[in-house]
Amino acid sequence: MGVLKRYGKYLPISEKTPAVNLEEGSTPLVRLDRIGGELGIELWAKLEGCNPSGSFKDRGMVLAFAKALEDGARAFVCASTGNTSASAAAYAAHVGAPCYVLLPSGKVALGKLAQALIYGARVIAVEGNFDRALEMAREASELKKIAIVNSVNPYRIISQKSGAWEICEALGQAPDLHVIPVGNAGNISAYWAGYRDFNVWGRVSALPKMIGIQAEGAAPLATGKPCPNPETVATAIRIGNPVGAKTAIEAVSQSDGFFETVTDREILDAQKMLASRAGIFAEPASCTTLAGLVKLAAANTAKKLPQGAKTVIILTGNGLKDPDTAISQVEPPVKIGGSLEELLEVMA
Ligand code: AN7
Repeated sequence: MGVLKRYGKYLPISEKTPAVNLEEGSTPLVRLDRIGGELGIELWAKLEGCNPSGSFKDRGMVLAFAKALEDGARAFVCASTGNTSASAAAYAAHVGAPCYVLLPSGKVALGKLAQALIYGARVIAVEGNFDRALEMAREASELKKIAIVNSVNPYRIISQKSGAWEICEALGQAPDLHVIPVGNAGNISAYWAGYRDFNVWGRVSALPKMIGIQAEGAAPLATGKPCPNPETVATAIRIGNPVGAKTAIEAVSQSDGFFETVTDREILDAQKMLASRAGIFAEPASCTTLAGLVKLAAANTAKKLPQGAKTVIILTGNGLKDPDTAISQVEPPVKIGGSLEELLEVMA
C-alpha cells in the first residue's frame, strides 16, 4: 500500500487528488541485536533504501506530485545532491510529466545519476554546489511556472511524516532516541512533526529525543556556523545552507536532543560495520547515524546514550546508489584461474 493509501486520512488529499502510487513507504524496521549489543542499546534500523527509488524521498515526492497535478502542474523541477532528483524523475516518469533536475556537477553518486537519466529526466549539471543549484531551481520554477519538488514544497514534509507514523505503529510506542542524518534538514523536521502528531492524537504517550547527525565538513547546524564550502564523502548531505534549519533546530531543542558531527572516516567505518555485521548496505549519508552512535558510545556519555535506550536510526538511502565509495573501502575480489585446485586453496 502506498503512502497516500495507507495514511490518506492524515494527509491533505481529497477525491480530486490524483492517486499517485509507486508503493512507497511501509519500509522494514529491522532490529540490529549484534551491533546494538556492542553499543549497549536496543537498536532498530528503518530501511528507507527499500523505497521504490531507493531513498526516503519517495515518501514526500508522492504527495508533492499528487498535489501539484491536482493544481494543474504540467512540469516539475528540483535541485538535488542526487536522491531528490532520482525520486522526482521516477514520479515524473510514472505520471508522464517532464522533469528538470539540477545537480552539482561531478558531486553526485553514480547510481543516482544513472537513475535520473534512465527515468528520462532532463539532467542539468551545474558548476556550483547544491545550495546554488537550489537557488536557481527556485527562481526557474517561479519564472517558468513549474512545480518545484524540493523540500521547500510543504507537501514533501507533510508526507515524509509517514516515516514516524510507521515507526510508532511498528514499535507500539515512540523510540527513546531518533537518530537521523541532516542535510537540507527537511527529514528531521518531518519526523519530529510526525511523532508529535501521534502524541497529540493519543497514539503514543512519549516523544523521542531527536539526534541530528552531520558530516564534519558540512555541519552548519551542529556547529552553528555557516558553511559556504561544504565537503564530505557523504555527498547526499554536502549542504552548507539548509532550507529547514529553523524547524530542525526547533525539533532538536523541543525534544531535548542534540546535533553531533562525524568525520568521513567514521562514516565509512560505520558503513562497513553495518554491511558486514548486520547485512545492511546503506549509503554514506545514512551511515552517519551509526557513526554518531559509535562516537557517543566510545565517549561513554551515558547521559547522551543511556544503557538500553530504544534507538531508531534512519537509513535514508540504499548503498547501491554509491558503489564507487563502497568499493574504494574494501579488498578487491580474489582472482583465480579456472581450476578447482586454485579454488580449494583459496577456501582452505
Ligand atoms: C540519503 O537529494 O538533499 O536533511 O537533494 O539523500 O532532509 O535534506 C538529500 C538528502 C539524508 C538529508 N540522507 O536529508 C537531495 C538531498 C540521504 C539524502 C539526506 C539526504 P534532509
